[in-house]
Amino acid sequence: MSFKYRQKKIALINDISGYGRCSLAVEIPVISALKVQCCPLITSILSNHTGYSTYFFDDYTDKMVPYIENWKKLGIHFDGIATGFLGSKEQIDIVKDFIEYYKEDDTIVVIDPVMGDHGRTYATYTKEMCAAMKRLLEHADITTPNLTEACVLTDTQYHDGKWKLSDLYDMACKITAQGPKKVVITGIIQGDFLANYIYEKGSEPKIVRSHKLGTERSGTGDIFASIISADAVNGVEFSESVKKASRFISRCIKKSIELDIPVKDGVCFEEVLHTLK
Ligand code: PXL
Repeated sequence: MSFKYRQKKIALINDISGYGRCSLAVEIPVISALKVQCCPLITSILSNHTGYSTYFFDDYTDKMVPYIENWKKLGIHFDGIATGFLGSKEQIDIVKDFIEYYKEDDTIVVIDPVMGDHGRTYATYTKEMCAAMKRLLEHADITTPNLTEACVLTDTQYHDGKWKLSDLYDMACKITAQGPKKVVITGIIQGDFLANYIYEKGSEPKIVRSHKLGTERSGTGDIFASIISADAVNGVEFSESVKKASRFISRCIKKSIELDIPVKDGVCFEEVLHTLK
């Protein structure tokens, strides 16, 4: 009997920022390169990401419900649902309802709890939204917080120093106790290395390290979560996928330094996208 390949599809719940290489503007090409169909559910439209001194922001919350209602009429099945930047508590609640409606036994939900960086939550993030994000996490199979977000999710004090493995383990266990079976805590600085702490419920934790190159750039978290999401629906083993994502981002950063891309403009992933398989 011959096996017939079935292409997978993912609902991508995220904003679209016209400039600065983040959210849907990087998710769509990266996930498409991994041969997965992208179905965007847009949360807001920005002229550029919020890291610039000025931006136009159009909240799409009110449009999301009729948009989803139409998808329901089409009877679409998703192999994956991936969520990113969410702009309000109301939006987080809409996303929760979306997942409850669309999650079937074979649907993998990846939640990137985009809430902050460098020990601080983003200006748009209220305490209420952090609490709503914790509730959303109950629906995740996989989550990809950075260190700041892992601290928020577990009520752990953030610090810039060296993180003890036992503290990372405690945070990873607390996160998996909230719902997801798999977690990768990203962006842990270990001297000249950047580490990703991987924990799958019931398994030994693993660490994937890459050389720290230059300063952190916007959109790299979105590229990371995109590779994890596409690989998850394609059946790639979790730690292999983390390795792939971390190596690809290193190549993107190296190229961005070579081409003098301003840090705020993210990474010129376009130059190395052909290496992603
Ligand atoms: O990359 C995360 C992100 C997504 N969307 C918007 C952002 C950011 C980070 O700053 O501003 C609009």
